[in-house]
Amino acid sequence: MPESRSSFYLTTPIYYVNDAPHIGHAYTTVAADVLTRWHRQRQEQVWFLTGTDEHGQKVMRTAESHGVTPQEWADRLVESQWQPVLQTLDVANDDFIRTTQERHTTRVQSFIQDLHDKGEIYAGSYEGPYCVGCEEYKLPGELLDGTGEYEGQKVCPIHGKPVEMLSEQNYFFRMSAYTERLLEFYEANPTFVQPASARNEVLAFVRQGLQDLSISRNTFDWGIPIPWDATHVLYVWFDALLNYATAVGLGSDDPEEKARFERVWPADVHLVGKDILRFHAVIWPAMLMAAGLPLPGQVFAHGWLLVGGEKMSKSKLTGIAPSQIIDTFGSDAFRYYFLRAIVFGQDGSFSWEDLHARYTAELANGFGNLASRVTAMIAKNFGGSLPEAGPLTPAEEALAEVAARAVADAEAAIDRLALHEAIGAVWTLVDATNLYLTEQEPWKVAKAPGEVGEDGLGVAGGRLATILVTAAEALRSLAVLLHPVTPKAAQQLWAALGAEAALGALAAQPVADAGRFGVLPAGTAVTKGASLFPRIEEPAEQ
Ligand code: ME8
Repeated sequence: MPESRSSFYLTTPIYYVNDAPHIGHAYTTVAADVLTRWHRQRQEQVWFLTGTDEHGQKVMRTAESHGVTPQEWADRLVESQWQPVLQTLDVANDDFIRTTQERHTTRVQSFIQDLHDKGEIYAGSYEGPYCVGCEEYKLPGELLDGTGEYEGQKVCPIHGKPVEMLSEQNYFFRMSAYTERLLEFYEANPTFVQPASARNEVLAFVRQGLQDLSISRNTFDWGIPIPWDATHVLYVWFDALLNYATAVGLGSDDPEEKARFERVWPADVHLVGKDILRFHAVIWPAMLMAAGLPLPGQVFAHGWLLVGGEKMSKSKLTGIAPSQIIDTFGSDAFRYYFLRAIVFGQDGSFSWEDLHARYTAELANGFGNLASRVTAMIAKNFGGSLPEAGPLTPAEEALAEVAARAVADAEAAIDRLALHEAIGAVWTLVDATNLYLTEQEPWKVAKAPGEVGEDGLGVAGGRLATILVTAAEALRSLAVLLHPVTPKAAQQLWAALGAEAALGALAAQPVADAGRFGVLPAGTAVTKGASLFPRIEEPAEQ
């Protein structure tokens, strides 16, 4: 690929393999996929990384409770769950990192050895409340008083479960030394932490002053051994955060890997849920500063997916597997629904009723029906060959303007990671095209008696051709703009429009040109394909 193309490197969190993926994990991964597909559609050089976090006590205890080794457990979950779910969600990641892979463990060891050599790490002792769910020492002030079965105990504010008092001799990273440098960095880079609520939280936290961070454990051995003291393993978060750099070649001697690191580092966006904001916006940049490496462009923390008003998690028994939705509604609808219905960056509620209502109104009746009506009318009235448009009226010009504005607005929204706004902007074109057809009434024009010309269509036919060509151009725009969001439906529409043969692959269509009308050549073979979003009965209580 030419080096002149700008590069875009985006990551998701690497997920713990203690359990199977639920729709909360799928939400982050799908958002990352839509963003990277959009950047690819801009013809940028994109790298999209996801993967699994396999060390630490949480995974170790789950494996123990199933009577297998942590490695066996991780292998089983990755192969049966975490990798297959990417196909289920139609996700096109470039790499999948597992923290038990040698490419990761050896590079992590060189990284920490280097910090140790630089005097950034020292031996000390620590005592404090630890939450295994978060894999994090908590500050006493953060804890809540337990209720019900946890009455009288202190519980983690995120997991609602009791913390454990730990007292250890271990190694520490001099994170306190980075308080001022981090504050200066946030000041100089106002969009480093987004959205604004996340930035404010991070600023308030760091302004209190940072403590040194315990980065090793010697009470269990499921982790990466500390190179200068094999009786300790590395703290799982220090290990996990490094995946973003090891996966793209940090510390590798291989020329190809080195070249990749040069090309894609630093990451442009680390997409995370707000539960793990501080690790990414505080610890991670401090680690990179200590190592003298460039810092990422942005940490974006999205909100929590709520089911029945509560953060969804398996432990609260509200965990829903992505396949439960996708088996009925399909992967396109899953992707569309979660990114359109929830303001990206805020909490949002999932309900089957809302999913079904949006599917029916927006995908089946709004977009799908538009695509079938237009392609069916071209097939019926013009034998499936796109006619030549006649003179344009203000109505056609207005629709072309809506398309151009939809592209500009969606592009701007994508740059702010306002995915819901980007899809909303594209939908202005779906709605405007439906309105255009309602006003122009092509079904009446088709029947109107007109002066019949040599083409057999005459005045009425000429106007009908103009309307349907204009609507087909709107559909072509929509196929390009929706390719990142609903890739299967967009591809199906692209094929039905005959655009694959006339204009080439959908993925090769630059998004910047998507709003320009008059692109499909006359004579393009249009077919009425299968329905993009068939109607679905309201699902029974799940
Ligand atoms: O934290 N709503 O892994 P994890 C929205 N291994 N997003 C949700 C969600 C919900 N209800 N539940 C989970 C870890 N997520 C670490 C990460 S990265 C170096 C290490 C998503 O399996 C969201 O992205 O607990 C959240 O941050 C992530 O899953 C946590 O996944």
